[in-house]
Amino acid sequence: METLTLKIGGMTCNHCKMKVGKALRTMDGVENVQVDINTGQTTVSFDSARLRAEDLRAVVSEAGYELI
Ligand SMILES: [Cu+2]
Repeated sequence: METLTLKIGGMTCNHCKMKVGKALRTMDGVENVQVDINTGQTTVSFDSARLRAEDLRAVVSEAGYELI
């Protein structure tokens, strides 16, 4: 299991937090996601045999949020 910490910008409310969390959690290989709405700090635990960090970053961008 690998842990990736992302800093996500553009999250302004609880809905944003849920949207980002859901987008990451639905990916095959993601085990756990923690989103801090105040700092944008997002921690993702994932199986590196099934996913790459790049895939996780791409999903955040596709959801409409920027990586800082
Ligand atoms: Cu929002």
